Parts: sequence; structure tokens; C-alpha cells
Amino acid sequence: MVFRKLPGVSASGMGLRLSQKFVFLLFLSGLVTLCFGALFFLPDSVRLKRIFLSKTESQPVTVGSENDVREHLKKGAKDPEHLRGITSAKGETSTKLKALSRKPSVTNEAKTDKKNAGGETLEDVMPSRSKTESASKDEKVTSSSNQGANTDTSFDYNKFKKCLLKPPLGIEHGKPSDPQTLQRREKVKEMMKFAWDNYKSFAWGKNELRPLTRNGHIGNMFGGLRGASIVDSLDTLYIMGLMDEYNDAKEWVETSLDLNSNGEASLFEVNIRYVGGLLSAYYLTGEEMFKRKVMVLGEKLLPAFNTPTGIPRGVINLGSSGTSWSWGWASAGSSILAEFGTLHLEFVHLSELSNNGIYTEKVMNIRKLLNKIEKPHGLYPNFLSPVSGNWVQHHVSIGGLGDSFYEYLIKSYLMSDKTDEEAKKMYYSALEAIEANLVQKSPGGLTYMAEWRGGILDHKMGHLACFSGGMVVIGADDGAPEKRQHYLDLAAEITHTCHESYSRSATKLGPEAFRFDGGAEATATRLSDRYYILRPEVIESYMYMWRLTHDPKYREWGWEAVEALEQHCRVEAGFSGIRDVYAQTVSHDNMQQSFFLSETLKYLYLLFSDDDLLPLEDWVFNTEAHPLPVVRKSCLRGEGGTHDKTTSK
Ligand code: DMJ
Repeated sequence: MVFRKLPGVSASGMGLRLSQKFVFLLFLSGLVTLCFGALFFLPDSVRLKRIFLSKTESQPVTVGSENDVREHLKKGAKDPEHLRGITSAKGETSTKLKALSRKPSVTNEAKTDKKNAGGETLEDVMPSRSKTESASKDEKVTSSSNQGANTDTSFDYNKFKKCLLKPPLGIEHGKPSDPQTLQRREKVKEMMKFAWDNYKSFAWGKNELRPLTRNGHIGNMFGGLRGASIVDSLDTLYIMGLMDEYNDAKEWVETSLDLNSNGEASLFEVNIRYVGGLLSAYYLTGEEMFKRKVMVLGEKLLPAFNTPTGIPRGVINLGSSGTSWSWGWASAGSSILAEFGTLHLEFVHLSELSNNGIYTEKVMNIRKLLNKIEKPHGLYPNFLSPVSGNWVQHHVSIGGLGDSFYEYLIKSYLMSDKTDEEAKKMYYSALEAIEANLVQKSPGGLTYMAEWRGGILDHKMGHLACFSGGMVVIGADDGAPEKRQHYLDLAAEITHTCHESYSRSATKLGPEAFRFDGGAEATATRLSDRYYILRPEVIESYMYMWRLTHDPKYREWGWEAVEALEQHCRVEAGFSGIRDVYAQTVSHDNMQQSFFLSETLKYLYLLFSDDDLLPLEDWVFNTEAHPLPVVRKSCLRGEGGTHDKTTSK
């Protein structure tokens, strides 16, 4: 190559002498070293740092830069809470989630796109024998390379069964004697089989079915874990007696659920769906394989708690780095109440099964902090810093961002065989604060739970908040005796309001959020709140209200929902969410959420079953409707044995 001489510039390095060149180079290299070194001292949220430093570093990384939030807002969300409501917080697997994480999970998305374009992924073409080998090899590697949390797995399943008060599946699988109810239950079972068969035909091994395009969806919420619909369906199939389907699901978990993933997962979602699903499959069936799997997975979640306060961050890398960080959209790198507050039930069971207290310690530490911290008007705001342990802003909601934290307080108490007095106290004080500050009556006489923003009420109730009818009714008996009737009434009123949000729509399905201002009464006023994504919360409350009151209207309301689902959400190859519950002609969102199989259909089936199918004296449902048994410590540690085994299933 020939260098042409520029006019006025010497060919020997712009006319500099050798010594000058040396000093200049020295200065330049010093400058570079200084700049790079300075990166380490920048706050974690600075974008530059995230670009240059890989997330495989062992220190926790926080994100939450304004840029990230702006990105999400650009994508159509009005505010982070709204965004959460429609995507990550409550388990949605919308591709919008891509915008939520620190950066898209390249591995998953690349594979999904390929598949959607008609290409096969490696997983698709791997013969199942080699999958088996690879799955079990991966588990061994993971186990030995982790923190050694699972040392003793000598859980006595037979003893556990003896400590149940009643057989889990009742005398006859909860078969109702009334022919109409039985017929309705059969219909729900058929819906489950239809949803499952289509998932199996078109999306087997993927996380969800896309029923219109007849393919699978993977998304990036589960950090590379697959088969969310399979793990979420295990217990539903089992209690419905769909045994061929259950056996297929079990075999897939055994041979193909690869836990050695290295992706970025939502701690909350992996916990409620995978940990919850595997735990309940184990407790219901006694299959040791489920226990082995869940222990490996549980151990992978522990690094999320390595923060200055022990409050876990929302996103965790499931690989060996165990790096965790906060959602990009969460205020100032904060953790979300509904996420870190929805681990308790599953983690207590991980400790039970492993005989290792570490899981319980982790969640008790969260509990301790929340119990101690000062609460505005006794309320728990939705965002907390995992670094300082302080609230980050004062937004309180019983819907998205807050919801299942409250649910887990009362359920922790119930699951502890009513021994966890701290959980009980926290639950009833929280409920008192909620009643004093959030519970409202509309001009038309509907009771609802508003949201609270630093003392200002937002008169909106999310579909997600409709679980609270069920929550209040299961806690009615254990509150102060003089409040029992009041809690029953409150639960009935909330459930009634949620039913109204369904019956006031053209489709008889409820919107994502409904309002009580500007003349609205339990209807959505914003276009962006009109969708329904097969959510369970309203039906969940019908189920609990039925169990605890036996008022036949709850079964009628459940049947209305079945008819609406059949009419508007059933498509040729599965069930799909809809974009506008007020439209006469619906438009489908092409997603069969895994919680439809795990929760919506399970709660409907239970609603039309006798109460002895998964009796509430023995079972507590996690927030994804996976039944977990009440822990009867004295029985488990002693001789055990409470129910008549001749009727046991
Ligand atoms: C589910 O994943 C769980 O119920 C979660 O707690 C919130 N909601 C979704 C379904 O709506």
C-alpha cells in the first residue's frame, strides 16, 4: 500500500520527533487505562458500564436506567405498573416482555424465531434418548457445582400421606352427585383435553401454544426453561383423571425438561410455575423424579438472594454465574413486592423436602424485613430497594405488583397448620389497612379495591385484584371472631363486583382493568384495558366462595364463564385471549397462556366438583393454582397418621 504525502505534513508522523512520539503514546495509553478503570466505579445502572462489562461478573447488577423505562414507554405502556400488569408481573408471556428485561435473551428468541419461520431447533430434532441422557447429565453437573444446598433428601412420602386429614382426591375424585353439575364438570374436562391436545400437536415442548398460527411460543420469561404448559398442567391433568395425558407430561419432564439452562429468568415466574408445578406433582403422585427435578431447580434460584438486604432481585441468570438484576422498568433498581413476596409457600416446601433450612431462611428474612419496616398507613408499597431495604415509591395495589404478597401471608398461615402467628398478624393488619385506605363503594353500590398513590386514590381495579374475593373468604374464619361475618360479606361483595365486570361486557368476559370514575361502574374506559388473556382470578374467587358458602350462584357464574370462553376464546386449535371484551366480533391474541391450563380450568373443575377433591383442610393453592400440602410438623416428625387410609387415593 502506498501512503501519499499530504501537503504540509511530514511523512514521519506529522513532523514529531521520536521522543515526542513516545511521550504522546505514553499519555494516550494512560488515558485509555484511566477511562476503562473508571467504568468499575460507575453506578451499576449506567448504560456504558453495562455495555462494557459482561453480566457474568459475580456481583449483582442493577438496571433501571431512564433509557430502559423510556424504551418500554415508547412500546406503548402508559406507566410501568400498567406495563407490568399486561406483561411480566402476572405471568404473561407476551413478546412485549422482551422490552422488560435488561436485554433480550438472544438464545431463546433466536430459537423461537427460527421455529416460527418453519425451521427446526436442535431441541426439536434431538432424539428423546439423547435428550434423557443430556437432561440427567445436566442435573448432575448443576447439583455438584452449586452451593450444596440440597444435602439430605430423605423425605418420607408415606408418612406425609398419613399426615393428611383426608385423601387428596376424595372418595370418588370429587364426582358431584347432581347430574347437571357433573355434566358441567365433564365439559371443563373436555376443554382441558382440547387445550392440551392442541398444545401437544403444535407446540410440544415449547412454553405456550399459539393457537391461530398453530405453533409454539418460548418467550424469555423462564430463562431458557421449556415446557411451561407441561409443568403447569401436570396436576390439572392428574386431578381430572386424564391419565394418558398426565403420563405424557410426566415422561416429558423426566426425559426433556432440561434444567441446565443459562438464560435470564423471572424468579417469580419460575418459582410459581415450575417450582410450584413440580412440587404439587410430587406431593400428589409421590414420583421421586419430580422431587429430584424441583430440588435442582430450587438450588439454582438461591443466588438471587445475594443482595445487601437478602431481598432478591427480579431477574436471575439460571446458569452457574447466578447473576441477578432488577427489571429495567422497576423504579431505581427496585424489587417488586408481588415478586419477592410470592416465594414463601414454595420455599418452605423446598426446605421440607430437602431437610435443609436454607430456603425457609431466605424467605423468613424477607418476612422479617417487611415486618420491621415502617409502612405508610400500614400499607405495603409495591417497590422496595434490595440494597437499602427502603420503599422506593408509595404506590400500593392489591392488583398487579402487590397482589400475591397478601395472598401468601394468609396462605403461609394456613399452610403452617395455623402455627405461623407472624404471617397471621401481618395478614390481618394489612387487610385492616387495605380496608381503611383502599376499599371503596361506587355510587352504584359496588365494592371495589382502589389503588393508592401516595395518599391519592386511583379508582381502578385490575382483573388481577379479583383474586382478593377468594383471599378474604379463606381468611374469614381465623380473623377476630366479631369480624368473621364482615369478612364473608366483604369477600362476597368483591366477587360480585368482579362478576359485574364480566356481565357488563358484550362477551361476558372481564377486561384487564375496570374503573369507577367518570361515570364508569366496573367497566374499562381505556382501550388498552379491554383485553382478556384467559386469566383465572375471577373464577378463582368463585371457586373459593363456592367452597366456603355453597351459594349456588357461584356455580352459575362459573358456568357463564365457561360459555363465554367457549364462544369467544375457543378457536380451531386451542384457546386464545381476546383483545376487546366489549367487541361483538372478537379479535384473538393468538396465545394460550399456561395459566389457563394450570389455573382457569383447574378452578372451574374444582368449582363443579365435591369439596373432597383437594380438601382445603389439607391443601393450599399457590398463586398459580398448584396445590401444596399443609405442613403438619408434629405429625411429620412423630409417628404420623390421621386419616382413614382405606379411602385414600
Ligand atoms: C398467574 O400467573 C398467577 O396467578 C399470578 O399470581 C398472577 N396472575 C397470573 C394469571 O393471571
